[in-house]
Amino acid sequence: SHDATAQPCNPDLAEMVYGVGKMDYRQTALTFYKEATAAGDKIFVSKGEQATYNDAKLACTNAGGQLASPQNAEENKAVLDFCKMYKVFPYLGINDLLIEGSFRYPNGEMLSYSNWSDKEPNNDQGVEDCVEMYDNGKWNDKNCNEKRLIICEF
Ligand code: GMH
Ligand code: CA
Repeated sequence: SHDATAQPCNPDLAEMVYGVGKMDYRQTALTFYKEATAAGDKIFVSKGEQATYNDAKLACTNAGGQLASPQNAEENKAVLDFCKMYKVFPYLGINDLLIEGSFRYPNGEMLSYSNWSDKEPNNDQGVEDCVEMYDNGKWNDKNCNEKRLIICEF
């Protein structure tokens, strides 16, 4: 039986949840990730792996979810917890690959919440269409070809 007070950043639990497959991940994750779901319906999961945006996106969609795309301060904090635990900046699902300068969720909808770092997004060198989260929870637009922490939401 699980520990109901388990934090969402326990890597062993993350491994279990991430590996259970499309059919059962949601109930299993809900069982283990009380803290992360306190903000609402979302569950955030990471195995601590790093990948480019495209590979990170695939890892999440193949698992039946999508890259973490926080839509309020509580969800942003849940993502930040993983960032701090693994000491790696994550990629968010948010990007402006479709229309330069128009950052959107993976489903193409406009942002309802943002937490940009000062002077961001700046599209530095004209090649920053993805978004990373700093270890203060603030967002920076970034080249999609870096390797960043994979955090999925379900
Ligand atoms: C430039 C400067 C920095 C900023 C970075 C960052 C890269 O190098 O504007 O101040 O931190 O860009 O936006 O993604
Ligand atoms: Ca930037």
